[in-house]
Amino acid sequence: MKLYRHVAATAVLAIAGLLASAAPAATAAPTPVLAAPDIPLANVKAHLTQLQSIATANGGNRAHGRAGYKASVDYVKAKLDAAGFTTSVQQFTTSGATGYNLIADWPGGDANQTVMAGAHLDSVSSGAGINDNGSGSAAVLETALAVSRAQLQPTKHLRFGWWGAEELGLVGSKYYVNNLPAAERSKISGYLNFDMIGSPNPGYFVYDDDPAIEKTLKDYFAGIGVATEIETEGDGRSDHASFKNVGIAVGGLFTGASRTKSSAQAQKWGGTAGQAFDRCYHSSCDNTSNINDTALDRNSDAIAHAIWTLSTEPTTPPGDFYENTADVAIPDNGTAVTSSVSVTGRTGNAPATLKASVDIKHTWRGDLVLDLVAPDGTTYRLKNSSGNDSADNVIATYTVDASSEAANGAWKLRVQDVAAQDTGYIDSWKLTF
Ligand code: DTR
Ligand code: CA
Ligand code: ZN
Ligand code: ZN
Repeated sequence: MKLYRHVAATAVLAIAGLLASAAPAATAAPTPVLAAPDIPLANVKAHLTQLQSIATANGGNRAHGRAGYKASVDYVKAKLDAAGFTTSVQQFTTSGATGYNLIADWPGGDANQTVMAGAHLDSVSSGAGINDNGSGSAAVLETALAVSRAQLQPTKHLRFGWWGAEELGLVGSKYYVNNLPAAERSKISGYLNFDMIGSPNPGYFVYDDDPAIEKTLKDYFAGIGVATEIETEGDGRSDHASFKNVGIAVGGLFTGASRTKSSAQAQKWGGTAGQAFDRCYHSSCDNTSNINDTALDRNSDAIAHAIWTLSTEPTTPPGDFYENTADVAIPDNGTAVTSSVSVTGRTGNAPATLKASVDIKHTWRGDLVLDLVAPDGTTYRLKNSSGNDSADNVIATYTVDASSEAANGAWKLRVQDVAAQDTGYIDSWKLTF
C-alpha cells in the first residue's frame, strides 16, 4: 500500500458533507471580492472599428495566413504593450501559412494558479469576422486594458490569449496547449473562452463545463436580471476544447451562430423568433453592423466580472494532505470496505473544513454509501445511496467539520455497495487539512 503525505496547494470544489454527529460547522463570512469596473461599450466598439478597417485594408478579411490577420495581432499587441502587459507572439504553421498566437501576462499574482481568458482573433476568408470573432477578441482586450487601468493586483496570475487559425480547426489554441509543458498546464486553474458574444439576434448562453466558472458567469447575468441558457451548440467547436481536452477547467459565453432563435427564447430575450442568432455567420456581412450593442456590452461586463472574481478570490492555502492510492475492491451489494490513511505529526484537532477527496470507479454510483471514520470511530456520512443516480464513478471532494476530532491517528474511508449489480473499487482518496 503506498501511503504518502505531501504538501500541495489544492483548489478544491467543496461539496458539503452531511454530518452524522458533532455540532453544525461554523460558516465564515464570505470574503468580499473586489467588484469589477464597467467595461465601456464604446471602447469595445472602437476595437471593432479598428478590426473592420484592418479587414477593409487587407482584402476584406482577417483570415489565417492573410495580411489582415497579422495586422490584427499587431493592433492588439500594441495596445497591450502600452498597457504594461508582458506579451509574446507564438508562431506556428498550418495550411502552408504562418499562424500567430498572442499571449499577454499581467505581471503578479500566484503563477501556480493562473486564470486565463481568450478569444480567437482570426476570421473566415469571406469577411471581416466582426462578430466571429472580433466581438470576443475586443471584449477580452478591453477587459485586459481595464485590468491595467485599475492596476489590479490579483491573488492569482492573469493571462490572456488571442488565437490564430481557430476557423481551420482550433489550430492555434491546440498548438499553444500542446506546446505548454505539463507543469505549466497544471498551473492554469481555468480557461474562459469568448467566441461570438455580440450576435445581432442574441441569445445568452453559458458554457456548462466547469461548475465554478459557470456559476461565476451565471451570477453576473442573474445580477442584471438576464436569463441564460446552457450553451449546447458548441461542445468542441471553439478554443476552450483545446484546454478541456487536457483537463483544464473551462467556461465561457456565447450569443449564438447559425441556429434559429425559438419563440420561447424571443419571449425571454427579445429579438426575432425563427431567425438565426447571427444571419451573417461566416459571411461577408459579418461587419460592424452585425453586432447587437446590448449583448456585446453585457458580455463584456460579464467577462470583467469573471476575471475580477476568479483572480481576486482568496487562493486556497497550501494544505497538508494524506493519500492512499491502493485499489480496494467493493463487493457488490455486500459488506463495507475501508481504506485508511495514517495522520501523524499534527497538533490539536482536525479543522472544521476537513476535505475528503475520493476517486471511486463504479458503474452505478447510486449504489454507494460513503463515510469518513475518524480515528476514535466517529462516523461522518459523506454520501448516501440513491436509486436513480446511474452515473459512473464518484470523483468528488466533501467538506467535513471534524473540529471535535483529534487530528492524528488512522482515518478511514468506508464504502459500501448496497444494491445488486454494478461493481467498482476505491481508486484513491485523500484527506486535506
Ligand atoms: N466554432 C465557432 C462558432 C461556434 C459555433 N458554435 C459555437 C459554440 C461555442 C462557441 C463558438 C461556437 C466559430 O465558427 O468560430
Ligand atoms: Ca459595460
Ligand atoms: Zn467562425
Ligand atoms: Zn468563432
